Amino acid sequence: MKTIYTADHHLHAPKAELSFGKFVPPQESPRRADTILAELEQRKLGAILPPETFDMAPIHRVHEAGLVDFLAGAHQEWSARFAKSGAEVPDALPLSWPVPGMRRIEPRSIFGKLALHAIDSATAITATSWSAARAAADVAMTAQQRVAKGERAAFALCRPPGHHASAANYGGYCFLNNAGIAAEAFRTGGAARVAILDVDYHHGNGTQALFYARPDIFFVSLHAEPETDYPYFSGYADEAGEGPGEGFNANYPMKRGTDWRSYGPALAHALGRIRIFAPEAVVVSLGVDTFERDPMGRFKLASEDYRRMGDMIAGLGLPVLFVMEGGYAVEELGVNVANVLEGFEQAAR
Ligand code: FKS
Ligand code: ZN
Repeated sequence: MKTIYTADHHLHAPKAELSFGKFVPPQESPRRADTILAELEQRKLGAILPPETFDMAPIHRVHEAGLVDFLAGAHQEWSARFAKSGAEVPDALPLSWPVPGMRRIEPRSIFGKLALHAIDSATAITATSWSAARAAADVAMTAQQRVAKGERAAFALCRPPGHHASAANYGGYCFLNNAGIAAEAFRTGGAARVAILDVDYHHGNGTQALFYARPDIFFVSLHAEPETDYPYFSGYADEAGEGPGEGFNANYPMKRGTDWRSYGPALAHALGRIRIFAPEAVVVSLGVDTFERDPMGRFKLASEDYRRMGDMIAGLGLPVLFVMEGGYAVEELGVNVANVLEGFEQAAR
């Protein structure tokens, strides 16, 4: 399986992350993608190719212009507010939010704009974050095109990740929804139905929201219960889609401590639903923060379980685009990701 990768992900490297009231070194760091790349190279899993450059059209098919324009100019506007002081410009973070009952009118103030567009205060914007986000979308699109043109599978080594970003909002380390952009691209390319399987520890609220009212893109997610884990306000089992999309969204929220004994059957069930949906392509939002030693996730999957995961996904017998999302146990990150891809390849052969 070929991997699409660019070192441009280094352009997104915030100085710090606000985590439980403290500024700490970012957990979503460039080292993550570097270590995954190193493991794929060492295992000789397949060619590693650079992305092609796409125009904004695939991004605009899933994101509102208001978010895209804001992200493209946010750091410029932010740094202008610090120009007089002469001090180093910090990374941009919001401090307040327009909660229900308030007006969602875009303010002129950059501080207000950050508040309107962000879903959390853990997603810092640097001077070059937008370039990295664009490059990640190019990575997803390039891998998507290869699968659309007939390759059985491809791996988009995206960073920053994407599944928390919705049409109008960014956050959870995500700016552009790489998996959503790719899923929509399959549709644009003529696929009648596309499934998105999200196995990241966190619910893919952004991806779910993008396609919640649509019957053509089936979003299926296995994740930690919103009662205990980010993003807290999305991911319940009764979220089944709305309007024409009713029945085309499936959530499998699971308890902290979940290991393969209950994860495996849930995955089998989710795959069964995808099989019935009969998509022409599957996009896998691949997060490995379900790992037993992940510092953020609280599931208990072992490294070998990721081979089983890849093997089961291959059992669908469908074209698959893997898109990188989360995973923070940097030492074992490459092994776990490569295990999914190798498990897939061995079964797909
Ligand atoms: C702890 C703060 C945790 C943010 C959690 C974000 C999870 C991101 C992810 C993605 F795939 F998008 F990267 N709050 N320092 O893993 O879902
Ligand atoms: Zn995650």
